[in-house]
Amino acid sequence: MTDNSGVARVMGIDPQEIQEWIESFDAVLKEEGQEAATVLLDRLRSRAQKLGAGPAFTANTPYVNTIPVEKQGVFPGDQEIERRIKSLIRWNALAMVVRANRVDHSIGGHISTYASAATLFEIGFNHFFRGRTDEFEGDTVYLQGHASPGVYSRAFLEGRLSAKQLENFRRELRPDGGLTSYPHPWLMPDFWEYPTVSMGLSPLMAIYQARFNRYLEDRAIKPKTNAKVWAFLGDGETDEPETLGAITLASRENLDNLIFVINCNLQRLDGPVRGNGKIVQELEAAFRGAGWNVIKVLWGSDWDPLFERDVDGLLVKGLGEMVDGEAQKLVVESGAYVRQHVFGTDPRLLKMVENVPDEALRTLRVGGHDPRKVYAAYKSAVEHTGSPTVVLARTIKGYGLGESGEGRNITHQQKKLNEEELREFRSRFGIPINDEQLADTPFYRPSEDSREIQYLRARRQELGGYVPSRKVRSKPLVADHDALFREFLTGSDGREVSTTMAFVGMLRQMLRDPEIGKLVVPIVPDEARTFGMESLFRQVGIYSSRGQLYEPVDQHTLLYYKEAKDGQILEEGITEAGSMASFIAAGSAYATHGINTIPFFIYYSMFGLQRISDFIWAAADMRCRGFLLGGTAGRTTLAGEGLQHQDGNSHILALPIPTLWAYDPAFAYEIAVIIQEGIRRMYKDGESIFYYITVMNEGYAMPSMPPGPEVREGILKGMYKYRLSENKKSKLRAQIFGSGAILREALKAQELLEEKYGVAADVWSVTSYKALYNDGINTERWNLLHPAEKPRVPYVSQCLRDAPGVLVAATDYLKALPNLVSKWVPRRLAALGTDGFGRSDGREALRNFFEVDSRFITLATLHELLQDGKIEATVVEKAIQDLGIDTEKANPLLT
Ligand SMILES: Cc1ncc(C[n+]2csc(CCOP(=O)(O)OP(=O)(O)O)c2C)c(N)n1
Ligand SMILES: [Mg+2]
Repeated sequence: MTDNSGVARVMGIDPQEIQEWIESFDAVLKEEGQEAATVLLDRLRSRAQKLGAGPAFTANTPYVNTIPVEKQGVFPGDQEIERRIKSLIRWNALAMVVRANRVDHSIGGHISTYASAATLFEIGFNHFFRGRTDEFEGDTVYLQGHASPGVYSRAFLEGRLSAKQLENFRRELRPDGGLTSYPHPWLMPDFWEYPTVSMGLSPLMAIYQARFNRYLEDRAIKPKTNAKVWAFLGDGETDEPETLGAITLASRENLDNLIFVINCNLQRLDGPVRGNGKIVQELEAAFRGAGWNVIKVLWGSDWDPLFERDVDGLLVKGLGEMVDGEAQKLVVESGAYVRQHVFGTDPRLLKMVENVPDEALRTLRVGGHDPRKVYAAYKSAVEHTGSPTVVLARTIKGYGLGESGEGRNITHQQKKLNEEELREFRSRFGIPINDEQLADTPFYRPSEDSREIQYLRARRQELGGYVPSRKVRSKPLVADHDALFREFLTGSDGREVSTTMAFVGMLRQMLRDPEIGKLVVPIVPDEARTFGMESLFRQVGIYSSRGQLYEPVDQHTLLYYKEAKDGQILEEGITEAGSMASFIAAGSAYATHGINTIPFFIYYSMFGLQRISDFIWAAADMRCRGFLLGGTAGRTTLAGEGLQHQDGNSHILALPIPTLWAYDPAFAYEIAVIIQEGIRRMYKDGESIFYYITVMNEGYAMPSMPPGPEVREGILKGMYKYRLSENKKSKLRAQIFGSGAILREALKAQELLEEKYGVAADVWSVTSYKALYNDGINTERWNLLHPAEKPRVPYVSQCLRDAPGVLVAATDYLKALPNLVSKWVPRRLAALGTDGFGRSDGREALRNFFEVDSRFITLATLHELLQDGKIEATVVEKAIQDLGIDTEKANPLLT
């Protein structure tokens, strides 16, 4: 369909000759088949290349539908009834938003995204998306978040949501309940499965979900199925780097279980996605270049006869050259405008449409609104093997909203329609609501025995039930795993180990466990060696869908780089976002697959909550379970790495995520207690929480766990007494809180204070300021609401009730962390922390620089005693001298 005659004329080639070549090719295709034709083209291309006449690389195909009319096949549905269902869904979706905004202008909502996506969704719901049944795991469907009114509206017709719920769209706090704005499993745990509304997250999550499904199959944890992962995206959404960031992984892994559908309405929120370019062509090039199967659905059936008549390829050429800004204009313009701007460029084109009336030209449908075209594309996508597929579907934003929004730049935020506009919409889609009722904009659901409802139900029944729908299918674990963790409670016999090494030891044990061994999913973004995990390469192998096609360079060594088809480690390469997406797939498998996989994602702590916090937020929304391990943590504990790497932030960044429990343990036994409890809470008790544990690389002898049941409880609740002073008689008393590697500085300070200044200090290990803080605010809230009852006491206050002396806290994170609990401690709390940019240096220099070492803890304690009038300023001054503290040193926060 290219412009042969045009090219021929320009290049001086005899058009007759071109025609002969084409006919020869057609003959091969007809007689020998498609494969032979492809071979022929390949051979010609190689030949041309060899002779130095290689054709220029072209990533694009012409601006037409990928599936030719003759290959479209038959549409198996009842098109008329499906159209009526879709119209009703459109109406109710619109009514939801319009009604919600009548009650409260500030409520918001979106009409135009679903208006553009309706056919794309409906073809999926009626023909493709398979529900989860006992026999079949079902498809995974990520739906464009802003199109949620359409999804609710369908569920209303399905009888799954009531008119009352629709009425309360975006008013979840109504006494009789409501519907959340976007897909949030946290808020509607029986309905939504996948949060999609932070743009760019769902495409990346979908890729890793499809890959994780394969991982489970290759490891024989679930049976092989042909379940698909569908992700519906906006074209504007593709500007998010995460959207396209992992598409080569999908093709590299041959993920033919993955289908992207990109709703190319050419618009985003403010205006055109590519006013001066062509988003469909741009995406086609990117996806084809990455090795995807690309199916363009640009033109509806109305256009078929026009292309048929376009023997010179002039129409295709013209459409291919038209920028998107102009294509968008055609939507809002008249038929005469379309005639002039699409066909007016050449008399031959004008002739093609001379018998087509203006009105017909104005309403020529684009491909994404044509059920037959969309069906053909999806069918081809699900049948395609060997690579993932992307369907690029051209749609119109605000389709059906007419003058009030269709194709207009304001359409994204359109949520009010006047009566005239509602009447037009109602009439256009044939909704059985009369003019008098329009002002009220009522929801409409045909009777249960109507053909529409019967059809819709029958389709879903045939496809295995309703989508979306979330159900937890996994069975709780049974063992208590005491034996697994026991060895870590008794210390390291003086051997210097880091908490990272201790964690890796536990991981190794867990991998051997009969109950959880197979369920553990270690995830690393190219840092396994940093964390001393290379021994696991050999123990459980690195997952590779292809096994190992080469002899590894280190095969002669014990710990060689072993890749295997049933390998257990997800070695993701340098992608924290991708690794997190794997964590999300593994952490939600208890619902998606009914399998209790337990992800342990270990990474450079600075590149976690700081870099990919939005994914972690989405994981929480999705009710994910599992463990995030921030490795090489601590601003002064990670020596040498400097400003970008040294993490003093992540425990603050962990605060806002409600279901994330964050711990900064100092010793192996603390980690053992936390992990064992985490497994119990998440996988036995079924709590939808997850854990963040920082682990460090500073080696020291691990002590054994002090006796007493309060220790275990304290570790989990956030603090416990680690070492008390034996000098009970001293008048000078202090309580020192240490966490993580800084706990050892607190212990050194304890000795210094005792020996040199006669201060008896007790040292606490504070494992989680977040846990203490949450307990504090929960307790306060309870007291606020129960004024007549005996006030409850926050755990941190209980701990310190009888603890004498001044209070000093030292952390490797911001001072704000200990300050979180300062209001619940009995006296003033002095906080030492690592606010400021990191530096490249050794631990000793760093702890001096950030003022968190034993000397500064000693100084802070003495200073607090001075404040209390227990000692003289001269004592503190002398201590400054003795401790070698430079009072004029740089302020780490400001330098
Ligand atoms: C990360 C992120 N940034 C911004 C937004 C706000 N936002 C919501 S929808 C939208 C435009 C969407 O355009 P597109 O992806 O083309 O979808 P369409 O509605 O056109 O189908 C924007 C900017 C968001 N939801 N997520
Ligand atoms: Mg768009």
